[in-house]
Amino acid sequence: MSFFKKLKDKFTGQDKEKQELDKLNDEASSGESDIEEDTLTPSKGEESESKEKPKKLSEADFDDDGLISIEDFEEIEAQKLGAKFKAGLEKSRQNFQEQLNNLIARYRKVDEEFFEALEEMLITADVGFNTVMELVDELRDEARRRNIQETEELREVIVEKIVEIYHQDDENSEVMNLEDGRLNVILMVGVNGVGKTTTIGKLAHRYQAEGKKVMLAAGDTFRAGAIRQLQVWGERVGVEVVSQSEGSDPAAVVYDAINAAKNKGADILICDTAGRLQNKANLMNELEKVKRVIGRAVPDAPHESLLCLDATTGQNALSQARSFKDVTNVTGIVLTKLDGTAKGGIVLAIRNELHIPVKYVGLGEKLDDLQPFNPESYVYGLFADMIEQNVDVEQSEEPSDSDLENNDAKNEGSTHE
Ligand SMILES: Nc1nc2c(ncn2[C@@H]2O[C@H](COP(=O)(O)OP(=O)(O)OP(=O)(O)O)[C@@H](O)[C@H]2O)c(=O)[nH]1
Ligand SMILES: [Mg+2]
Repeated sequence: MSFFKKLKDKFTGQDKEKQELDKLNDEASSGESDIEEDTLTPSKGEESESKEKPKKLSEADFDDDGLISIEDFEEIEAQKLGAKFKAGLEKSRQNFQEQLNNLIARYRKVDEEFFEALEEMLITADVGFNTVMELVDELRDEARRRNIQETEELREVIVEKIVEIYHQDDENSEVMNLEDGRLNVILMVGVNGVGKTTTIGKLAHRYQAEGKKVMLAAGDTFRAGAIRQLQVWGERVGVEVVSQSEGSDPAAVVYDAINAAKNKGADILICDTAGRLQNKANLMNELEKVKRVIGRAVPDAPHESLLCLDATTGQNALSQARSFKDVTNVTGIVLTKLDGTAKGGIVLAIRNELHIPVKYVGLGEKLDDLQPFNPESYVYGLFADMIEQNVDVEQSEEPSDSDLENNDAKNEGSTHE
């Protein structure tokens, strides 16, 4: 199966349904099923609906005990995720697709000029110099190996390579280090205004919906507004916030919060911190102190130190990450405001140039707009229309049953002549 088709099947579900129908049809024609053929073919209306919206549940999706099957649940979740990434990456998608289409139209033949233009396009989209060089070198090799002459044929290879290049270090790097049966401590760091507090609210909502007991620590004591902001999130989501007054020692707030979380049997404690500029040594020292306090109170904690970066700041986000990485052990990135940029390539630059996994991405301002990062959902969001169009064209070029019948008829006709 082609890579585009695999992505389309996964995130729109349309073809999975078709596969199931084909399977049932096969069974029906081989006599293994007694389902009438008429009931196996969706009407035109149903087909176009499943293309646009995540699969709707019908009675047949529920088992005898009234529970939805794991396969159906996973299918629906994948479709929801696909829809979220597609919506959140709309600006980047318009940019990426338009540029790639222009490039393919302008340079029809695969040659050095095409690769140079592609390099330039990817660098402008914030993919990062080293990553672009690596990606385009691999494309050159692949084109040579497979003797690809037309740029059109490289379309799919480019998208596939983006996923490969992301995965090369470690397939499971996006997974959060959270375990049942212990207090998990997450520390949120980053410069001013990148979205730390908002992300904490969204994370609390997500973990609570998964059945975890979540608590928050108002470690940004720098301004009174910051404490209040976290409290408002706590009220909105329905989780407890441990705080002290403005100007208190953040390490003392976090220490209190850990004790409270232990006493109340919390599963996850998320600690907010003040937005600090990476070049302010005293603020960085304060952060180190907070980490020491956490580490002494809970073995191996903080289990995650998440660095929040604002995707709209482009290459500046990379230099922020480098500075934070130098002074504190960052275990993952939350890349916020991806919905606000047309240069979504920054995800790849962060991953490849810093070797820090992107764990979550912010795709909007709503509570459920923070999504776990995954390279396949990401490339689907970046190229969804192109992927869908290509698969549709591919399918329309495949001979249909009626074409085959017509051909048979023609062939029969010709033998009579
Ligand atoms: N569009 C969009 N806006 C976001 C996203 N994440 C955060 N924001 C907005 O970014 C702004 C700043 O968010 P905060 O959470 O206050 O940022 P902060 O890092 O805590 O800021 P300081 O506490 O001042 O350092 C708010 O207006 C958020 O709504 C996102 O993924 N998409
Ligand atoms: Mg804040």
